[in-house]
Amino acid sequence: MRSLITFAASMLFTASVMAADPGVSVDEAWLRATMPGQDSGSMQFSVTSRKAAKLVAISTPAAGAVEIHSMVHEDGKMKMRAVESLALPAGKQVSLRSSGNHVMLLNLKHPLKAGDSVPFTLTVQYADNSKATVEAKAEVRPMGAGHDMKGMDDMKGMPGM
Ligand SMILES: [Cu+2]
Repeated sequence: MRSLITFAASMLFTASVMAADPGVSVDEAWLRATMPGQDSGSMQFSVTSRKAAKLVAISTPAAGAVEIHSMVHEDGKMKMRAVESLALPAGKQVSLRSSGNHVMLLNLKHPLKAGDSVPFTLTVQYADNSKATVEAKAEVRPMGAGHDMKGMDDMKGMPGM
């Protein structure tokens, strides 16, 4: 009987640990297949945090390093610059796309082939400085894959388009 109670208690404990939901969802994650010799790639996804948070790190076993880049206008040119973190306002979907803020995989460890699935981990930090990690997967799409429809819609809203 005693062992049964211990077992039940440990089940409860497991359940409460698993209930620690970071409240972060990742959608539409994908990246493009790489060409021979290409050692970097960009990954696209959208992320929504229920509570206000910052995206502070991204990692994947497929790459030596992952950087968050933003586009800045400098000397009449658009340049990309690595940023330390990206704000995730409460309940708002934040998109990381090739046209704006985006994520780059550097020092790829192997070529990305269409149909593969690449696991990655996001680390978010909340206002109270606590952190949570979120696991997600990105689908590798063929090299020639066109822009996704969401991206096209974004383009239409741009001045001069
Ligand atoms: Cu970049």
